Amino acid sequence: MDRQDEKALVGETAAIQYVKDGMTVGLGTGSTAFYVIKKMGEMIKAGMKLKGVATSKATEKLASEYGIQLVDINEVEALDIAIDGADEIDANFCAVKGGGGALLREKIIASAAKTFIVVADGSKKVQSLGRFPLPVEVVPFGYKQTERAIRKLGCKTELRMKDEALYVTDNGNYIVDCSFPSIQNPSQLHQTLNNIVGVVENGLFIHMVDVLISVNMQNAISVDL
Ligand code: ABF
Repeated sequence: MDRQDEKALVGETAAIQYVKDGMTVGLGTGSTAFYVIKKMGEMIKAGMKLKGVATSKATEKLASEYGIQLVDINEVEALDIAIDGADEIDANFCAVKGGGGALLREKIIASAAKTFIVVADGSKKVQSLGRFPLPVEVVPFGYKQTERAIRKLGCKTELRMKDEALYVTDNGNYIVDCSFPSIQNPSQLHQTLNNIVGVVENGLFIHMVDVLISVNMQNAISVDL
């Protein structure tokens, strides 16, 4: 099974198994979450009543294309579920997210959901986090100062660029991609990073994932709670 097939399998499985009539669903960003949204569009066509809260402007556009009614997150008390991808996830369900630049909204939506589901192809499961550079969202004011403070934690830092300019998130902030030799204590690093002045949020999702839908070594779907 190739990567795209894996993404489609986990995305569609999440939608079929967890999206129910009348739900308000957090809609993730990325190529795996795309398959969740596509399947939800089919469910709506078949008569299911669904609403969505998007984790990024790109996802808002995609959801509208698939006929999903979007609601503002401030209009809901909580989301029934949120389904999103990840850049890597370990055996303790700690995940690195934000490769798509939407980590802040993804984390807000994940925390607003009664159940947070990650859909990940087999390449995302790791023994320990750190292979994927950890995205950290920082405010533009004094961003170089903030980057220097992050670097003191023992990582290489790179300001994310797009079209030869600094990448700007949907929230008007910048992203520093941080390469650590390895991340042995994700929970501690998460807290340390968020205590640095100028850091808005980081891509470590600690104890937030309730369900992981992925593909195992035998190319079979695995749903881990
Ligand atoms: C998103 O899913 C981001 O957090 C993460 O970068 C991305 C993974 O993208 P893909 O599913 O395309 O691998 O939620």
